[in-house]
Amino acid sequence: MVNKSISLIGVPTDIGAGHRGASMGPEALRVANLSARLAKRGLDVVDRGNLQGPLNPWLPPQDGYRHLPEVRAWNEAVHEAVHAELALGRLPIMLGGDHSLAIGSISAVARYCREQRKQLRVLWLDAHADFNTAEVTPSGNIHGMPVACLCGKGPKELVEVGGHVPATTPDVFRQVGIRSVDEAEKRLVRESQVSIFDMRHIDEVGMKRTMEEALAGVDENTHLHISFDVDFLDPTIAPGVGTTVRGGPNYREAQLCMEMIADTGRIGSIDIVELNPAFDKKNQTARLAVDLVESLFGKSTLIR
Ligand code: B3U
Ligand code: MN
Ligand code: MN
Repeated sequence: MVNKSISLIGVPTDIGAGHRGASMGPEALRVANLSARLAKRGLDVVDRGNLQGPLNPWLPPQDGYRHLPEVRAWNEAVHEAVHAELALGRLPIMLGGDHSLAIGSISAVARYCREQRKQLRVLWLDAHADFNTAEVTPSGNIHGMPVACLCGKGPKELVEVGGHVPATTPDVFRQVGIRSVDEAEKRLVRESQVSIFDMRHIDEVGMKRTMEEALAGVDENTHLHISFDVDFLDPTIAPGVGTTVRGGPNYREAQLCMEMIADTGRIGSIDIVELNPAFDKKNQTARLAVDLVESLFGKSTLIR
């Protein structure tokens, strides 16, 4: 049975991204009624408001990283907030914010799993592998690096968030929806042995088989963390992101993905990231994200 005590945590920052505007994501999700929609499903929802951190100084990269001290400051705050909610027995949902915040959230979830002797599984729903390092990044944007950082490949400032190095290991990740990986990043991903279910795989075997594979081995002792980058979705249904990549899951595929995750009953924490209202049309991407999160909590078209 999934935890019914939900804590929403706003992380209004675009510090790790190459476009401004993901800092408005938390408010867009609130305007799209996330809290009330989940409450309607019988969940006890508390909105903790927004975390605070440095403003975006909008500087060029330095030594391969843009805004490294600022990204670190945000992630320290995220780590503490997420760990505190888990320790209270609650299920934290990050309202992002760019994907660099996953360094703080997943390091906290991994710490909690070590304390509770739980098995961690991270479903990384994204168009991108987010496995760049300073040596190979085409942009210096840290939202392209969180998976590498969490696996110990990255600057000390980020690899040490939460105090356990590495925060976690590649074998916990299952990446779904991937269709844009930089050339040098591909080599790092292959070497790391992160499991990737890319769009080619989804096209070939379908979303159903893909999710069965991504969820294989999830058991009663598993804490499932969902890191949902909204650019996972096809841009025709989700234009409100800074880095759209065509050829993503359509509405039905995305719904099935979320419904199959819900069926496990093992969701323990969620990031909703990269929603960028500056690119959105009438908040439709935020509304779609809310719709899909409802499915993560059991909304289903099943009439059987
Ligand atoms: N891989 C590219 C682009 C990118 C990664 N994540 C997002 N964009 N959102 C990079 O800059 O690292
Ligand atoms: Mn991402
Ligand atoms: Mn992405």
